[in-house]
Amino acid sequence: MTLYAVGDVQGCARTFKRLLKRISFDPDRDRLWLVGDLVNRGPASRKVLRKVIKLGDSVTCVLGNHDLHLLATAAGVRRRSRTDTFHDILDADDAADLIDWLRRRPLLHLETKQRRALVHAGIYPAWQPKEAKRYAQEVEARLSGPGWRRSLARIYGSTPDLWSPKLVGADRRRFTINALTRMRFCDASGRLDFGESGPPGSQPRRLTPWFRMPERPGRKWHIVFGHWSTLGLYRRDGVTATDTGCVWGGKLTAVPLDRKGAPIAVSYAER
Ligand SMILES: [Mn+2]
Repeated sequence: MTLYAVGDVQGCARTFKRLLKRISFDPDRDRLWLVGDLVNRGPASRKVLRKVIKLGDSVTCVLGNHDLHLLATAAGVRRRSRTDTFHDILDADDAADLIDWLRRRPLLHLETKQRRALVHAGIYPAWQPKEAKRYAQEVEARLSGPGWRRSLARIYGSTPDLWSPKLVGADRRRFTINALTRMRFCDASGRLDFGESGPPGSQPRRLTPWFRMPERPGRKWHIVFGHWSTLGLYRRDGVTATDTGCVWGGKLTAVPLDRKGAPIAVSYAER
């Protein structure tokens, strides 16, 4: 049995299939951690979603910003933008089933015994992972419940961008979503930055990658994430970053998590 972490698939169904074949993935024996952003930008979001659903309990998948954007579009609270490529899901006969499956995925998955976490962008540096899970659950409860459409209308916006224990309600949920699914850099006060998306070193000096912020309590955990294609495969500072830019013509990468072994990557293989 091997547990693999796989980076952002983003509708690249052929590349995903090729990667599973390359690692000889067996859903009866192996497990897969998917960092989210299963859909959008790539050519075959529906195929990816159906394939992942078919893999059943062997897969743990968290929600990414593109997945949330699909949910909000399906809910009618966001308009399709010209760059969105998930129309195949919205137009499918089984669209409702696909959307219902997706909105029941968590924002954060913890394996407490192994001190291992799966999240799309990262765990806010000032949070203990268990604290982060409590905040994530406030969002997850709404997304998986009957009022999910309405709840999505209030998640958009980049404020508040600074954490305070005094944040409550929709403000706290919006901050949680932004931290868990959009974060890359923070300033010294812990303010989230949404402008920079380049690799570490390309940012203004006042900003720091979230995982290098000082006194980060989550450092005692192994945090697996994606979202940051210009960071690429990165395995230091207590984290494993897995987005190797498949949808931009890069690679899709699987990293074995519970045994030693080199990451396995396949090149972009869409038509
Ligand atoms: Mn993302």
